Amino acid sequence: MFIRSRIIAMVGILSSAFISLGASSESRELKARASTPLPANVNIALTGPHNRVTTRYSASQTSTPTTPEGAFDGYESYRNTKLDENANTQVLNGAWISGRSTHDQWLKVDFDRQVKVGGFKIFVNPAYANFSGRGARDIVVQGSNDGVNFFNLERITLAKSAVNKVKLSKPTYLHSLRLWFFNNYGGRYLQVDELEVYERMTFAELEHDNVALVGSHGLNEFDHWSSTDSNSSYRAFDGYVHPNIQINEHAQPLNSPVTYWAPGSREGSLQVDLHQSRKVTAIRFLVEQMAAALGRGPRDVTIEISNDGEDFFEHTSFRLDPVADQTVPLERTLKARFVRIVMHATGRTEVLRVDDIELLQRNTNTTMATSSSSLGGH
Ligand SMILES: [Ca+2]
Ligand SMILES: [Ca+2]
Repeated sequence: MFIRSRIIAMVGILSSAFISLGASSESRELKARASTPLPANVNIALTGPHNRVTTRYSASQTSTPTTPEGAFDGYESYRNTKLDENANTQVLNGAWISGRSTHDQWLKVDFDRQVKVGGFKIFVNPAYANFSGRGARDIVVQGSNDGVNFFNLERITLAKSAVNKVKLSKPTYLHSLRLWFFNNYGGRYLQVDELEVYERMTFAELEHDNVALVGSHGLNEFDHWSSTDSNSSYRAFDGYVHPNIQINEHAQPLNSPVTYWAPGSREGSLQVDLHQSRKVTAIRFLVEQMAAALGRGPRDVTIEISNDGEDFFEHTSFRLDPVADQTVPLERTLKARFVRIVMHATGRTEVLRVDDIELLQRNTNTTMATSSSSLGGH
């Protein structure tokens, strides 16, 4: 049997918090309509009461003091960084580490019912992924409906990266998901900090890179301005959403407890110098959940562009919904060095606030290797 395999390794964006910023209202709604498909980018394997399915976790071998459950608790190991806003308590050090061998190991999640799986994200603490080579390399994605007989879904080679995002060629219904790890990148241990499982994954998660992020693409906090003050505007591009939820893998450590920008009025504009002409295909807006519900997020948005930083031209305008996280694909790709985002708050009385904005460029670093390999049938 031939298994198509794909790898989508993203060096560009990490955003597990992204998925769940609007999740609690969604949870209530979904409880009422249990048969409704889950929205995109909701991690169905997360431990604890936010989960709509009950889960059990197991692995081939485990090094103490880690546990298989540590790979599903919503935390990155050691740094105690939340990968998922809905995360509950960190389980031990927040990771699973295999025992004696780094070859032919597996990690499994059992759901209490049949779920649809369309993709997953697998995280390793960046230091252990890059320097220690602990991340998995060649894997097979397997499913089961009786917990005994497993069928192979795809064979994949993961990148040596802190995060790999994999979208299955075909979403599959299963009771158990098992990742079989043939090997790793040479480290003494095989480590998984987090395995997030999705029914659906969106394109922005998979293929785009934020070219406006402070600390990336040669940009620093002086490359971002605003209509009111220039000291805090970079906070809308620092890769964090209040309260200190990291949404981008390449975000620099925070040096301020405030990670949003608010001009103190109902309207305002932000401007970025991208240092070179960039092609932006989508723009993502993030607002802290409560602020979004209050109508503090942007509603009417105009995008202006310039190549000299002086003469700006309107590129497009659109209206946003009062939600915590939304990505707007641009009908026409924006190509410019300077981008200005002019915004008006949603609410009539509330002042504007933006937690983070991402200017998304199709990621040229994305590895999408397609190959076929025989797994010798089921
Ligand atoms: Ca974890
Ligand atoms: Ca921010």
